[in-house]
Amino acid sequence: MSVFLQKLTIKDWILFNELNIWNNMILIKLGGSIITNKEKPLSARRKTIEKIVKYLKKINEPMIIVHGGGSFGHYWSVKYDMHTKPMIYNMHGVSVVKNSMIELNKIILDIFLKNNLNPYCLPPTDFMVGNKPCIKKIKEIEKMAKADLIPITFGDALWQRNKKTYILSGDKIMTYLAEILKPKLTIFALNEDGLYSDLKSKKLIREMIKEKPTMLENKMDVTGGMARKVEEATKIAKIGIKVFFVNGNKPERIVKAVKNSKFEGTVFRGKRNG
Ligand code: IP8
Repeated sequence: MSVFLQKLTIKDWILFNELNIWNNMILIKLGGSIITNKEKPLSARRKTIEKIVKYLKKINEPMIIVHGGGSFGHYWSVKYDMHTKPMIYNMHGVSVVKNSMIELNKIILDIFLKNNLNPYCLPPTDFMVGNKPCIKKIKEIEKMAKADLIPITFGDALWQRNKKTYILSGDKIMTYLAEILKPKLTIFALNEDGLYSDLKSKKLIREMIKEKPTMLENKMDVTGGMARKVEEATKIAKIGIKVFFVNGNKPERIVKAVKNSKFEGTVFRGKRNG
């Protein structure tokens, strides 16, 4: 046993266990704006996805991937006026949104497969009941990732109950998975370098402490865009897990974030209250 381990008190062991400090799992969100052409309905950025996947291959840790809707799911959600609030929406809309997400998910799965990785399609209905995550099922996803599969889930149109449905954001899925699995770190791959304190000069916020980032409102995004990401990242950091916002167009930065080398982007340091 190393000297470090010998010196741990029982309190340290309990805290480490609670935080699942030994977990080497990585949680990665591929934002809709990086994997699709947001201005062109139903168009995937295949070359960018390929490049990201080539870099993900360099990561030798279990990982779970979540992806957003971009010009697939959001395009149809806007058309059918569907939102995150559970309500009675047009059922044909629910069907069309869901179908477009399956289509985007398939494009991503195929690219992972082509690169000799082991993606595993995981629609959120596999671990959500209504709007609640199912802990038991989510713990199995971790086992799959540790057995060399790469579970790939996504934001989706979900059934709540009594004819009510809602749009579940991939960013929210990130928080559910982080809360239950306590991964080593979480990464949001964006179409930007990170968060900016000033949108004009693109002054990068390297570490989110108390700074207020400036963000554009996107009317084609029904789940809250960058503001939603910041909200979920703040929740994840509060559990004690580090969150990185990185530019997915430069996927070497994803690898650097994982390998803990000099990092370019915005970091939310994992801090617990109290
Ligand atoms: O882009 C939304 O997921 P997000 C998915 O992660 C749909 O917020 C169906 C619009």
